[in-house]
Parts: sequence; structure tokens; C-alpha cells
Amino acid sequence: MHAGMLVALTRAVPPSIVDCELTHMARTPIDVRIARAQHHQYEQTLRALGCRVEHVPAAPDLPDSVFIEDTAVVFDEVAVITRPGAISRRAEPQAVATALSRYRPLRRIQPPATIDGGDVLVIGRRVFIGLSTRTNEEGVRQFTDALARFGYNVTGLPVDGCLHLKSAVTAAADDLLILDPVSIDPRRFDGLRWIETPPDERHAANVLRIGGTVVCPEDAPVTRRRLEDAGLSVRTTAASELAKAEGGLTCCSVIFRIP
Ligand code: CIR
Repeated sequence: MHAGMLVALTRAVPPSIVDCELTHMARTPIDVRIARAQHHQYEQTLRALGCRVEHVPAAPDLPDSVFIEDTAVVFDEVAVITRPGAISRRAEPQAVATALSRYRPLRRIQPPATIDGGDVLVIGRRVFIGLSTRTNEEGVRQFTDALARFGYNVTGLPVDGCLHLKSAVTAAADDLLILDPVSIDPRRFDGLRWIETPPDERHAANVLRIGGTVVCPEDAPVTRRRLEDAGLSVRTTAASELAKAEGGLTCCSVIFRIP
């Protein structure tokens, strides 16, 4: 298997999460204590799956700072530091960049480009980038440029009706996607097999893959069974309170391998 170890960067749930950005959901009260308990359970799951969890210093005044995935995308060769699409989130990447500078050379996305890590789906050497309300064409261009020396194939895909590309599709295995067919056309992903989420479990298209295990939200039993029927090892975790902030499972960590 792989040598080295996995590091998972996470960032605490701030009290200001009650003022988070919302795009497709109505605001409902978020219980910060429950959100923190679920975040703790999530970190325990990461540890159980072999990650060393490292905390980026908390940012109490940045409402969406727990959703650290949007601030950086880490490849073996380089970490791309994003420029989030929401103005309220522009200050988030700096502390993440500082944490990542110990592990990777950094490339920073510059204005006028915007890109959220939630729009970046990496499957082997293929990188799919959602063109969403957060990520623009210039973001895709700069991201492509940052990876140019390393032999990745980058493709931009329009995203409609959900926040990020990874709200609608994630990788469950090297050649297997889990996706919400309402939001994304599976034929966009040439050569890959896919599993569909049922209409009342659309949020479960966002799964977190760690090694040979897939972490799925606990309130998605049909999706869980479909993943297990495909031969995958599945763990579940509670994510309902962070889901009220339009966050999924991938968005609460940045995971990468170190020697
Ligand atoms: C936002 O709208 O930016 C946050 N409330 C949710 C971000 C979720 N990020 C993700 O799924 N990658």
C-alpha cells in the first residue's frame, strides 16, 4: 500500500457560523454545541481511519472557516491556495497557507480568479472543476496553470442547482463516482462508473474517501447500502447541524499524504 501517513487539517466551528453564507438553503437556527459535537465526531472518524488531525488556528470571526476544504487543494507536488468566491470568505486561506507551507510548495490563485476547493474533484490525474457561483473561468485557468508541469488533465464543468461540484458528485473509489443525477450528468465523466443517490438523499453525493473506506452521512441509509453493495467499506458520521450551513463531509478537512 502507500508509504507515509495522512494528515488532515481541520478548523474549529466558530460561534459566528450562525451567520454563514447560504445559497440554496433557507436559514435555520444552528446549534453551535451540536455542530461542535458533530465536528468532534468527524475528527475522531478521521483519526480512526489513520489521519493525524492538525488544527489550523480557529477564526472565531470568519463564519464559514470550519469549511476548510474551500481554501486549498493539495496535490503530491503542490498545494493550490484558493481565492474563495464569497467575499466574506476571502480571509480564510491565509492561515491554511501557513499550515500547508510546511508540507508543500504553494501556488496562490490571484484576482480576478475565484475558486472554492469544494468545486475541485480530483480522481487520479483527472481534475474536474465546477463552474459555480463561487468558481469562475479565470479560476479554472489559473488552477490549470498551477498544475501544468505535473501532468494533470483539468476540465471545467458547469454546476447548476447546488453550491459546489462536490455537492453533487464525489469519488467513492478510483473508478467509481457517487452522484446526484438531478444536479450532474454522469456522462460528463468519461469512462467512470457511478452510483446514484436517491432523491431524498441528495446530500449523500458528498462522501469522504479515506484509503479504502468511504465516510457517508448517517442519515442516508439507501446510499450507504448502495455503496456497500458496490463492495465498499462504509462508515457513517452525523453531519446534520453543519449541513444547515450548506456544508458536507468533504468540506471540513484538507487531507493529504506526507512521507
Ligand atoms: C458557504 O456557503 O460557503 C458555506 N456556508 C458552506 C461551504 C461548504 N463547502 C463545501 O461544501 N466545500
